Amino acid sequence: MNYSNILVTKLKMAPEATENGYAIIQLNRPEVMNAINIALMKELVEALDEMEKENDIRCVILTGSEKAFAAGADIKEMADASTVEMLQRDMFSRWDRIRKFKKPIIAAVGGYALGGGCELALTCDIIIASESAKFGQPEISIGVIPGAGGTQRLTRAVGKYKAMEMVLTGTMITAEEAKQWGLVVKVVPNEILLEEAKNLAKTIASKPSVAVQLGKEAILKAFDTTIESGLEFERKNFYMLFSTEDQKEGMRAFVEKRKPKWKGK
Ligand code: DAK
Repeated sequence: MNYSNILVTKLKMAPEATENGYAIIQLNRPEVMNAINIALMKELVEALDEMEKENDIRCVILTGSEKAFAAGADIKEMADASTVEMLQRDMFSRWDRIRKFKKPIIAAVGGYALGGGCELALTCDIIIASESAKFGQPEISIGVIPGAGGTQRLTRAVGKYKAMEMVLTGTMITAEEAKQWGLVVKVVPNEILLEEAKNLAKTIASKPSVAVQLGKEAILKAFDTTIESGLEFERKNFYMLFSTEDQKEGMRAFVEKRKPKWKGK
């Protein structure tokens, strides 16, 4: 597939290998700080659609440049749109597709993650950031509010009061603040951001993939259900794993004091 707004690198897992098994998607509109336009979003979804089907890709890293992960949706593309035009663009279905991607996505954020850029990072499953990263929801300063989940996911991540401050003032927070607030799991020097993301991706890719998928699914369930039905959901996924060869292999390998050999089934 030829893309013009993203760069895709696949580090597939060779048979019997324990390394690799992940892909990197780099947003690539440097002239506009990786602003997310319709074409970029379409390519991103196409790339993910493909990766979902590839068994030897177990995890995806989403990143931008040192200056910007993404400075938001493309303002120039939206500025003159009417409500009807915005509705007809149906941008939500693409954002929803990312949310429903079954494999883990790691956001490796360098520079600005603003507006839709911050929301894109929030749609991912783990966020790591470089020391110069800045997160913010500045939509209020251009007359709107977050439109891709910012008021919901950010609020769940950092709580009502911090989300209110960010959304109503448009103030940016640093990577370190984002870490203190629980948005970011790790802050690293710029030069090693991708290396750190790769290490994380390799670790996830080296785990039994069905368990990884069901673990992600169960955690996401926590955001849209009660504790009771969430626990029920978790339990069913837990039981389901006893029908995988990897569960048998994992537990036998533990008992036999050897390394497990995963089959991904
Ligand atoms: N859109 C378009 N162009 C952008 C852009 C953006 N979001 N951000 C930056 N650029 C462009 C600038 O216009 C400039 O282009 P030229 O003037 O050179 O042609 C170039 O990138 C470099 O930017 P600056 O010259 O401004 O660079 P600085 O270092 O001075 O400042 C900055 C960097 C990131 C602080 C600044 O560019 C900035 O404030 N950018 C805008 C940030 C922002 O307001 N973001 C929120 C946008 S609204 C939805 C899904 C998503 C959304 C809505 C709905 N649905 C599913 C329905 C999301 C909405 C948004 O994100």
